[in-house]
Amino acid sequence: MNRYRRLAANLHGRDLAVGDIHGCFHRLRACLDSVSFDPAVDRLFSVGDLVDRGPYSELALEWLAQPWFHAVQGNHETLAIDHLYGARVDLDLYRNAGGEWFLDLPIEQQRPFVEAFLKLPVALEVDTARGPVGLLHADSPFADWADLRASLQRYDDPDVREVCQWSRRRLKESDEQPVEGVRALLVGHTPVLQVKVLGNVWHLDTGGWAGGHFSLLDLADLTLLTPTPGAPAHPRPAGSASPPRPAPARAGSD
Ligand SMILES: [Mn+2]
Repeated sequence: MNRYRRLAANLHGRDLAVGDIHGCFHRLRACLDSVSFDPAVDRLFSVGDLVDRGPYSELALEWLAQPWFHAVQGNHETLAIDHLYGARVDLDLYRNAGGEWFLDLPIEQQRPFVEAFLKLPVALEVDTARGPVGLLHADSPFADWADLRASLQRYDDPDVREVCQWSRRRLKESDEQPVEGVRALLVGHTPVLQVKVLGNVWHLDTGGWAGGHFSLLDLADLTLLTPTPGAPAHPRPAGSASPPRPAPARAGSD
């Protein structure tokens, strides 16, 4: 199993990243179309959680087979792997988290998903002209990317994997400590209303699979291509005050 993967820079097109997809490949497709994503030269990077909750989880296999699509393993991919391999999974929790489509598949149809999910690294490093960008699902257990890389290459430490795929600590604590050794670390897992940057850690899950929107980040200059102009395209620096809101036109209309 390749828990860590490094990809060379894209010399021919754009590299974009997106937060959790959760079976909403149709909405993601529309979002990619809106920025004229070109699969011949562009690449799309996913921070994991391709499946569960949304209506088209089955499409994950098709997307993962595309040469322009690269993903890390989210906790939802791990739930599927653990379930098939008989590890302890709280089935009520899994079902409530949107896993019913998978749980209800015959085992021979579960297997290709698990085989594809097992190929996904826990952490991915993508070279860009301005330095490497890291991706993982939830958070880095190390303050230095090199330590995470060394750990994942050496041994599949369950405690390391747990933080990489499940932790919400950084957002909860508004921890702005950067992860050294990468230009930016891109994560998902915890939905945010707008992309939130803490230190150099970008939280990209803006709920495109729920009532929110997909945020597409261009790795070259770390700018958001979506939401499109008119919507707030750039996250405010963490800790800054919110801009004043316009007063409601009349009482009760806010
Ligand atoms: Mn998740």
